[in-house]
Amino acid sequence: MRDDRGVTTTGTTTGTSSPRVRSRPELALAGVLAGTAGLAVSLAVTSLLRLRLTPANAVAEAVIELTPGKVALELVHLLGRWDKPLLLAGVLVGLVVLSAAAGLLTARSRWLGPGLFLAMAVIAAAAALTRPGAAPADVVPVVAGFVTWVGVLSFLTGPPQISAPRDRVPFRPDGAEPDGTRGRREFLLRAGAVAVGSLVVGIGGSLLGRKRREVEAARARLDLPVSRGAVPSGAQLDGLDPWRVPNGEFYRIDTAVVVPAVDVDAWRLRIHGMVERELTVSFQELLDRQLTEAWVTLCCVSNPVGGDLVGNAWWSGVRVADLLAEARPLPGADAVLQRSEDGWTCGTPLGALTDDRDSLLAVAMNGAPLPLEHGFPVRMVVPGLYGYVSATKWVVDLEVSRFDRIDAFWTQRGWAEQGPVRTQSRIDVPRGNHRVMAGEVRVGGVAWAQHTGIDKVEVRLDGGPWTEVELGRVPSTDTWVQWAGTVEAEAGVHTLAVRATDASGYEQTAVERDVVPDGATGWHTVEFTAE
Ligand SMILES: Nc1nc2c(c(=O)[nH]1)N[C@H]1C(S)=C(S)[C@@H](COP(=O)(O)O)O[C@H]1N2
Ligand SMILES: [Mo]
Repeated sequence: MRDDRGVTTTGTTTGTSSPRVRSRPELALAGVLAGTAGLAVSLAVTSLLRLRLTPANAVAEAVIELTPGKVALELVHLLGRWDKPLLLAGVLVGLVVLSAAAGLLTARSRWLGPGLFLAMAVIAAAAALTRPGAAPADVVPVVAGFVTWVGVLSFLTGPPQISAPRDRVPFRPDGAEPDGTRGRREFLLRAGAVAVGSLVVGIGGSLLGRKRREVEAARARLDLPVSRGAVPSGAQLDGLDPWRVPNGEFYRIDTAVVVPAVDVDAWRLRIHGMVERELTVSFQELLDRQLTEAWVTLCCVSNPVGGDLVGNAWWSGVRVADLLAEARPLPGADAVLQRSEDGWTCGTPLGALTDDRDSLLAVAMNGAPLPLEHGFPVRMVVPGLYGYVSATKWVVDLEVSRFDRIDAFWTQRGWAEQGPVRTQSRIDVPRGNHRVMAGEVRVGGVAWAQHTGIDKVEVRLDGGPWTEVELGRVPSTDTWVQWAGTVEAEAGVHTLAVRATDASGYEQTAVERDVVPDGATGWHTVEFTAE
């Protein structure tokens, strides 16, 4: 029922207890408070059960998975490392809006609000259960959240607990509705209690069982027999960004909404499939093998021309070729399906993992155990291949197979099966749209063609002749190389272009191609002003 003040009234009409009077803002607030209370409870239950994903995170991951490949990668480009926080924020905003709607719906029928919450819970449960490696326990936080939603909603929209008889309510000369006033005060008390309760449960629960903190602590205790790697002399040119990218600045790309927190003592790597002898190794058994260390530049296939989804680091780990040799791949195998703890997969050519290059199961990056974001405790690093077909973080499973039998995460979404890194070069100095002094202008940047090597880098000002620039020294063909030189620029606006030629003789094409399906091509150009 609605009375003439736009106030919703429901409940008993016997006259002995007060009617439930709730304004629309109150109903919406009741819904939102129920929504956030359920969220807090689900968070606490997730953390107590030490599950990886809260229901909200599971929904966000499912959204990533259901997003068409091209759109997902476009998002990665546009939003960089902010894509996941933004997505999660979107899910939370959706939750708040739907919860408010659930509150408002209770005015129509007492079943509609809980009904909407039920629909939301079903979606969250479906998202949780379709995560890779999901177990029945993963729906427990959803159920706990749903029960909270419905309980709090009825608590906030239901009749007052203690209803004073009408005749005990003092007469109000101003004609105010005594029941409405008392109902409002009681509502506000209840709402406050729910808000405080949610805060306590949410914060307390998430502090209690945080798996991530334990894994960070275990990581800090690790003392790996690795070196920090000295930057080779001549690799770092003056005035350019660090040739070795520090771990905290290394680009990050993955589909994990919550970084997997892998217990290093429980970690196992299984090598199986088309092999003579299946193999399972623990972290210690991995370390017991000979460690190899190497400089390798990683690059993302979705790095646009001139982009920064590329980085160089000193990696320490065990050569995959040695482990695969122990497993003895069967004839006919040409691929390895790699799987991560969080269910991400990629298909890597068996040859790239067994030839003489330093394809590593890396345990350390720049001398420190892998940061959690970069795959702790073990990730794959393969010189010469884009990350999406090789660089599995939190790797737990290598299945030797054939390309015609496997289907990996990004190849299912329209990306190429094979992903050799394309030869590229980038201008870092001057930055685009910067102002410099007219005359001799210093220019510089990086170029890469991992596992092939860079032979020559040339720059061109305003469409003039190409001129060769100086190259930094590199320890192998597996890293990027810094380049630097000067150009003569009079006062005015200029366009600088760069192109590299790799050791196979291939000169970078001017043809501009999008990152989809197997990496961008084209020359990087920047505009700058000399004055
Ligand atoms: N488990 C897992 N590993 C992954 C990915 C992922 O989504 N999940 N993304 C890959 C991609 S596309 C790239 S480019 C590299 C990036 O590694 P980084 O984040 O350490 O720079 O990781 C690869 N390994
Ligand atoms: Mo990538």
